[in-house]
Amino acid sequence: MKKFAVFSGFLGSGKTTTMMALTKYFTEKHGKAAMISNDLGHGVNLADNRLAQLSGLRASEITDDCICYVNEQLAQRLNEYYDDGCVLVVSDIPGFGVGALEHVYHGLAEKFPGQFTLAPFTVLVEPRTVEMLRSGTDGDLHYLYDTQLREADLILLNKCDLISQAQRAADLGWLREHYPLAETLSISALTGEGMEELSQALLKGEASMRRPDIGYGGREFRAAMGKMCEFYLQYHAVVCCDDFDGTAYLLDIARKVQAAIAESGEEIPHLKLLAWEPEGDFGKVDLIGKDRDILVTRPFAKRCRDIAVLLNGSGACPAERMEKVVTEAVNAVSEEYKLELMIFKTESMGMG
Ligand SMILES: Nc1nc2c(ncn2[C@@H]2O[C@H](COP(=O)(O)OP(=O)(O)OP(=O)(O)O)[C@@H](O)[C@H]2O)c(=O)[nH]1
Ligand SMILES: [Mg+2]
Repeated sequence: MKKFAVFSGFLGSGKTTTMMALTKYFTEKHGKAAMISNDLGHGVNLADNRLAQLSGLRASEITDDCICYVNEQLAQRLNEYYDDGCVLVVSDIPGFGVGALEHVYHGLAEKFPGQFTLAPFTVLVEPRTVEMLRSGTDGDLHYLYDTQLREADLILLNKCDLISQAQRAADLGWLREHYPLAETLSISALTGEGMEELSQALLKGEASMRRPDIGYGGREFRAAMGKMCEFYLQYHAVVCCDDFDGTAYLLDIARKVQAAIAESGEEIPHLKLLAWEPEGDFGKVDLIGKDRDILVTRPFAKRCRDIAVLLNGSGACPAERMEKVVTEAVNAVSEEYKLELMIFKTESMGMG
């Protein structure tokens, strides 16, 4: 059996972390699995794919376009993995993306009839988003939060390590009441909780191939997408002295970006700050909102001299604003740490 599942869900909900945990778990327990990171940035080796590869997983990426619009490229990639013995392949779509149920599942079924077995269309949501949906405080991004969940055959309430059992039960109850056509599971990609249940749901379940009306391209869609932008910066840094702390450096950049975005009243749903050194040690910091704790997703194991840095993420603000805020933070913090920078690439684009 060769199964394929799309993992959707808002920025920072944990798609990449869950795909990584699942790929590892599934390969150990059930058979070869692989993951595809789908990103809109131009070029190769964006942060999610680089992270998965640094972590030693069977992983690749499709960049430049949403997999919604490159069905042929996706089909070819899937066939390569299946020819290599994979029994499960998962791919995300960009975190502000909707419409993949129609464009990817129906696209594959229509263009490649009978070739791919589609697992339940899977959507991640974190407790904080459920809380905002429940209280009606999700504002301009309501369309994206809600529509992603309406596409789901399988909803994964992720980050359950952060909430109590009572909160988990309340969130699951609310999700089941409001999105009754989906199966709902609670997991923690960080601790690995729920990976067997998720494996079984993907192995045994099937895509419903429902066609919910999600108002694709309509006013609400355009208003929400018009807020979003993508940013990408890659550079190499040479360190002046032996006691350079890569984790502290990434954290300081994230703090500066967070402070600037908080001051302007805009929002930055996810900025990934990933750096690695030639021997393979790497560190990652995640900024997942202007009023949330900055996460050290992985600290560097030791001090380093030369690092490659990749900052990649999404803002709910104009693209030029995001670019200005992040590059100013990088320049200021790099100066404090006396780093010599060689910038390879900067890119920002609005989604409107
Ligand atoms: N506590 C906790 N943190 C998690 C969990 N899953 C993911 N995270 C953290 O949440 C942050 C965002 O996770 P990602 O997997 O990068 O989120 P994503 O959905 O892929 O984000 P985009 O690529 O921007 O769409 C990272 O710092 C993760 O370590 C979880 O189960 N528990
Ligand atoms: Mg991701």
